[in-house]
Amino acid sequence: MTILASELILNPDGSIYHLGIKPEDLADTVIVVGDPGRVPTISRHFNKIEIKKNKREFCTHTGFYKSKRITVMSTGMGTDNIDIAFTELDALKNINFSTRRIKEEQSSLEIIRIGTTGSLQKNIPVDSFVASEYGLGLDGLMHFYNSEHIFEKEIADEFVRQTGWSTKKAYPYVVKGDGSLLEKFMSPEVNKGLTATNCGFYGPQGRVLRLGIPDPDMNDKIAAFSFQNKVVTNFEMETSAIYGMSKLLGHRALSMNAVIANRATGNFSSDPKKVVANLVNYCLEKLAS
Ligand code: R1P
Repeated sequence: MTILASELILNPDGSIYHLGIKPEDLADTVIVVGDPGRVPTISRHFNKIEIKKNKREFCTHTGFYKSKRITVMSTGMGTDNIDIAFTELDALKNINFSTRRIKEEQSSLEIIRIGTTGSLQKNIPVDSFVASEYGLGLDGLMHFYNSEHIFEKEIADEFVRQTGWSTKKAYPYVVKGDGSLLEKFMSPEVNKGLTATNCGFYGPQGRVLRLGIPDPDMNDKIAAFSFQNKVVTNFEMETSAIYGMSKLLGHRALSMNAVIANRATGNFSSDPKKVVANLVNYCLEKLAS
């Protein structure tokens, strides 16, 4: 079936609508970050940069780290951007732009998120790392796709029960990250975790400046939740969607988090750039190994 021009939108130069890159610009290994400013701090480690492109919040550099071809791309903040970024990354790989048809042979990307996060547990301090074994989606994005079969329903149902999650909010969903990438990226210095993702930074993550929230104890309830020795380790804004979209589309994804805030103690890192730089070095070495 041919995909219509209104559904798969291509720019006059043949690049895909929002990302502004062409199929040949994309490596099979992709590092995604929220902040466009983080892209050059990663690609500066490359020994050769082939392309640098920018469109909206999507800044893309492709090059080589040691002998590995890697694309590093910013997505901006939030699961709504992940919907766009991951659909278009997959289209670049698995749809023939000339015929507008899905390729007969599907291929898979290896995707690492390098992002910042707030820990929800006192014993996961600022300046540490969390590798997300699971993404816990409070954002609702994956309910817009046929995705029930990829959900870890038992964990989500128990989360709803233990926290008394409001029915006015999207039903939580849980998706597992890629097991082989998790194994490769784990080490004694990395905490393995269940990462909660929500659709905003303030109210949706229980932060109160001037606006009240309906459940001021929400973060305490999330932090107290436990299921088969798993607790919610941290809060951020992309992991659940990265895991959901990747799993549905057949890509392998892992979310690596630099803890810059501890929401349980109220601490914030004295040098957040340093912990992110440390995580970038850690991930590049793991990717190249
Ligand atoms: C909020 O400050 C942003 O930081 C975190 C959140 O997920 C959100 O995108 O990740 P990044 O540092 O990758 O943007």
